Amino acid sequence: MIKVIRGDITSRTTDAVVNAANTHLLAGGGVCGAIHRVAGPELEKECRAIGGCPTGEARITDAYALPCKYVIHAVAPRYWDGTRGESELLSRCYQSIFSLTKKHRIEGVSIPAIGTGIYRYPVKEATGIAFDTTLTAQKKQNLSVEFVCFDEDTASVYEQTYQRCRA
Ligand code: AR6
Repeated sequence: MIKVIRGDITSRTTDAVVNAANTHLLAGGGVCGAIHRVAGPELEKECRAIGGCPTGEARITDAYALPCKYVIHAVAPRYWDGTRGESELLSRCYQSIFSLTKKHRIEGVSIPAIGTGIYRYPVKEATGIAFDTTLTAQKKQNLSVEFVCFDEDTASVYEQTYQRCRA
């Protein structure tokens, strides 16, 4: 199942929420700042111990004070002009998320619009990659995915893509 909702990912009670992280896995701005604020300082402590994550990969931690079980920290590429392997890296980022959901037998995951904020990935292209990789993963594992959009414009792009996938 795929669902598109508008809201704050830090209040989701699915098994895992995805964080749009940086390669240092440290608290930053955007959704990352919000997740670290609500989870509490123990989250950054665990992230520091992991020691970073390359672009296009993901790492999993406990969720501490968040109402879910796990946080999956995924590092999207910074978007330049689309010629620097950005789409490949963003696809790998989603694939890494789904390898972790499979490995940890996670049945429900909430995912924000990774890469489309501070890293400036164009929302329409990023949404296409999010849906393509999700549909591929769902053929191989029992996984419900909810895309959590913070703003109305992003939610509307996700909704349109969702309707196209169902057509
Ligand atoms: N719930 C759901 N979505 C949110 C929330 C929230 N609470 N807050 C923001 N968003 P961004 P990126 C949306 O910038 O582009 C950080 O500093 C936001 O509106 O969080 O991958 C990291 O440490 C946008 O649609 O992630 C990295 O350095 C989406 O989440 C860098 O930013 C992603 O925006 C990562 O940049």
